[in-house]
Amino acid sequence: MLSESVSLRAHLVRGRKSGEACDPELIDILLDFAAAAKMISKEVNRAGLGTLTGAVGTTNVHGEEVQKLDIYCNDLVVQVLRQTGSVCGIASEESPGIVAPSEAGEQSKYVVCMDPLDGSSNIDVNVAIGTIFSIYRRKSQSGPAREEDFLRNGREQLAAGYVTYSTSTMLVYTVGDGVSAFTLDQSTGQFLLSHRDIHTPERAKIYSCNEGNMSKWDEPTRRYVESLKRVDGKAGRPYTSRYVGSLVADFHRNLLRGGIFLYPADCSDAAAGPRPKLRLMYEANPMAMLIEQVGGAATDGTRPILDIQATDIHQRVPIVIGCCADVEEYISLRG
Ligand code: FDP
Repeated sequence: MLSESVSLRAHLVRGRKSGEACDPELIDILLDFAAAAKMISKEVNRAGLGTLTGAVGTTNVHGEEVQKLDIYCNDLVVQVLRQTGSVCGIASEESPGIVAPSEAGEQSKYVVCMDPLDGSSNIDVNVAIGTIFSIYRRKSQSGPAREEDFLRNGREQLAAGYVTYSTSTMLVYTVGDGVSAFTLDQSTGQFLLSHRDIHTPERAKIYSCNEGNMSKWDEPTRRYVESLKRVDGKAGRPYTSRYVGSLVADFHRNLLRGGIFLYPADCSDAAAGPRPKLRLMYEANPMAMLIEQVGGAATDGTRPILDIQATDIHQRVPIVIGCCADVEEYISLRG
């Protein structure tokens, strides 16, 4: 923890250099997410007491049960972004199509992709959850954003980040020149710099995956995870298993401590082909940008996540992400 009190706003403004990544309008979007996160944090903290726990009774575009807090967070972030007019379109996990901007937003240069509340299945049991976001410069000239503004590869992201609502609320972001984290001081309502210029270890002995799914994975992935559990003094094994089941929480721990996170495709139905779970545009891409910034790597098993050309705003990908040496070992084991 740093002792100096540098607010997110001051850090963003101070760190402004020449170039697009530090455009004041881009800073405004990051501050919009910070503002929304403060409100979400309040609701999450009193979720057990309020009326926002439990399911709505509908499913989202992915066929998953929608929680009341999912809707609350989605509506809240959309409202903030529309009110400030900082983006010309939003792709959200909770909306099948592109969310239209406000009139002011039609002139904005930016689009965002987001998962307003990641880890929904952990809401009602008081386990860490988060908000994930990713920002691109639009391709179209003006008016509401179109599909082409979103269907890009992850290397085109200008900024990415997440907020984790846990023992503390923390906002972690990058604009492509390193990663810093800001902890919400609940007494003043400010995000203060708590982790400057984060680096992840080259290798760590932690792996995170839903091992209950192991029988559904392809053979190289099973072999890799089995290898982590064997005692091997030279390789520093066995590894420790840590899995929360909220991407933001698992990723955040691994970002700071090191580790490898895997969400492989379900390959149990040969006729259907591999079926990945996590979403490229608002889960894999932002996390991949962050991990590369801290010296780690992210792959779908054959190529870097950031090199994948998106074809659908809700497309899914297998993901293996974390320490460089661990991810490389996984890739080489696939042959
Ligand atoms: P959730 O289904 O609870 O919303 O992408 C969603 C996600 O959580 C990730 O946050 C998490 O890493 C993963 O799915 C958990 O999936 P499993 O429950 O299948 O392990």
